Amino acid sequence: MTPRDYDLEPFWMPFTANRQFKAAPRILVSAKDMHYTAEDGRRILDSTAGLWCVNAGHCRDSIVRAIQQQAGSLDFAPTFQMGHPGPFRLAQTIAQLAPADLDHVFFANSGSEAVDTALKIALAYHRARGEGHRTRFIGRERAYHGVGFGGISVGGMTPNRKAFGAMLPGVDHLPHTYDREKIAFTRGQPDWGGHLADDLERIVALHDASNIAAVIVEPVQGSTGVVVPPKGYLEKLRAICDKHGILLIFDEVITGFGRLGKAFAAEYFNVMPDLVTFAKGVTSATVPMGGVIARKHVHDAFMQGPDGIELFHGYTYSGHPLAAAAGEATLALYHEEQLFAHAGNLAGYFEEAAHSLRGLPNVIDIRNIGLMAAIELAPRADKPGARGYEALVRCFEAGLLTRTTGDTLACSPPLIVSKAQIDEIFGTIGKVLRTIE
Ligand code: PXG
Repeated sequence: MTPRDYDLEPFWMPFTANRQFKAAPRILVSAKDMHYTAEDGRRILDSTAGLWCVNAGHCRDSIVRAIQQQAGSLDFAPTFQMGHPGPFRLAQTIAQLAPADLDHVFFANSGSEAVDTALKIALAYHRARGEGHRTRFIGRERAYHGVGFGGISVGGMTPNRKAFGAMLPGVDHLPHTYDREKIAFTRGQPDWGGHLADDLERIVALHDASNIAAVIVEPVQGSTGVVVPPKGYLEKLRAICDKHGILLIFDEVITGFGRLGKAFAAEYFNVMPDLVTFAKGVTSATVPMGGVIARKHVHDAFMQGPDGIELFHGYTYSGHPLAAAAGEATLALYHEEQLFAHAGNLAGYFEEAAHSLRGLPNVIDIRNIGLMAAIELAPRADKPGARGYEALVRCFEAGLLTRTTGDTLACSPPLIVSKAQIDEIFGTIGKVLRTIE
């Protein structure tokens, strides 16, 4: 192990117990395809695609080359009143991948910015149509929509909200759809829970539809630990939104770009939202990028007014040349290697492997869809999260990167994963779980 030429202390790490981490740091120094290399030289199999994002696998040659070439030819072009080819070409490819008439793209730089952008588009859309009184948003319990004020307001993860005051006004939350007693060890979509979408009618009755701008949901909840939508649930949300003129936003930051074996979850579930947010997989996380895809009717509503700026919104780095080049090369690679279809073909094998852990000590639920799975462990009576964290540490020692949220282990490998690597992922987790009290 080469000695570190930096100090761990000054950097305050995101979503990390800093003191705990720095006392026993796990530092990754390089990556290729399905593996990281840790600072001690060990190869670590990546079962989480970094953080649900490295869908093409690590440091793929064609993406690396595209970023290098772009850095040497056009580093930056102003986004306001100017353009450059990259984001136009990338938007066209994204529109072709997205279902139905989801064919207008606005670029941001992260999932959080994408969510803020989608919420703002929803407000401005209603206003452009003379319904500026539609200002309320409806999110869902246990949802994760990033950490901007928009995202935490419609989000439903208590720790992400607790320290940050009143947030956006005018937000209600649908109930989450997880009830272990009813759906534990379900493979794919649970039969139970479709009725929970009816709660939207209750909220509409409370405020009147004329005050509600949009409903935002992750089609599959990711961060909270892979909560798969009950059968009929998303369809029902769509129908209720249609009935009341409310926009439906799918936050596809995790489910976008192949995670379920299709380009988007909207296609997988055959439910068409009005707006889709994306990030992560669009560049396979090589360069930060996020964005929103709008359906034609939403886009067109902005183009009816007098000449001038239609949407007063944008970031310095919207459609940044490096991100756009990375995005183009990533989408080309997904296409060349048919990675979405590959993920879809492996989903059954992945499901079997995940559910083979049923019956191991402390495993109280396993859930899965596409190439996403969660293994939920019983919390220790006195210390919620401790068992999950111990599993993460032991997996890492055994050469496997996993992700935990509380006592739930989540797996979402790069889409290039092989059957042998799926065996290794769940085999290692199984071995580790047998050693944890
Ligand atoms: N929406 C969804 C559905 C996400 O999963 C974001 C928005 C925000 O994206 P940015 O790029 O602003 O981080 C996310 C991000 C975890 C974890 O541990 C997941 C995310 C971020 C950090 C941790 O599961 N997802």
